[in-house]
Amino acid sequence: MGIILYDLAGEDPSLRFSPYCWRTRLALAHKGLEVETIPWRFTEKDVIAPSMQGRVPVIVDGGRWISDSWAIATYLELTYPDNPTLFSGMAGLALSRLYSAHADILVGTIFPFIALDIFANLHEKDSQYFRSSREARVGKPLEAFVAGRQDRLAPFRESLAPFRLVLKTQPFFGGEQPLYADYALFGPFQWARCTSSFALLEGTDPMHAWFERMLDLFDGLGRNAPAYNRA
Ligand SMILES: N[C@@H](CCC(=O)N[C@@H](CS)C(=O)NCC(=O)O)C(=O)O
Repeated sequence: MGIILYDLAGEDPSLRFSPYCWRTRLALAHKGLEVETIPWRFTEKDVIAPSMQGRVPVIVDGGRWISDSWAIATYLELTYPDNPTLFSGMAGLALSRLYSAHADILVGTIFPFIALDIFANLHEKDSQYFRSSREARVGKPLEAFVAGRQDRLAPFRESLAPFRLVLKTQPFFGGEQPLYADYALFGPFQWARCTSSFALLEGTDPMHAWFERMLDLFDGLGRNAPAYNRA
């Protein structure tokens, strides 16, 4: 049996939108590992209780439960050393931590743009939990938190300048081919793409071109994933 991935889902079970689960999806695809994804909702803590914590991604591989996207990536690299590498060696692994950390920060930076859109996509069993836990975290109603997002777009785009500089001379953060650094950064942008019509990146932005390349990987795994109802 292949690996099982508990994957955050919306009201529509095929809408998979977690920035962290997307990292894991692409890491598994890169490794060429078979995966069965199981839709999971925020409030289904009991389902992933064997992982001893309450967040996804969680994978189960031959009876072993592993949580946390970074721990999963390093587990896959060490457990399947003969499959394509996610890090290109131990130095690559060490350097990828910065990309992964930056992607974690981006989750926080992007959230004030899409928090309400995420809310609109949730299963009803998750709605109240999401609103109350997130409002407690940000200290205001989601509506007030997201208000004026258009005005916050320019500084957000400016903050991506270091990434643009890298992409001037290489198509992926991994170099000629994508590595885990790319998958880590892809997650927050795919999270926004799957839940919101709000355009974070300008069409002329090299980051936009990179994201389009990422969507095409693995036979369009990212591009073909169901997104919010665009009707
Ligand atoms: N550091 C974790 C973060 C995982 C995380 O925060 N996952 C979110 C979904 S995007 C979650 O499961 N949240 C559960 C909750 O808020 O109750 C990782 O890298 O995997």
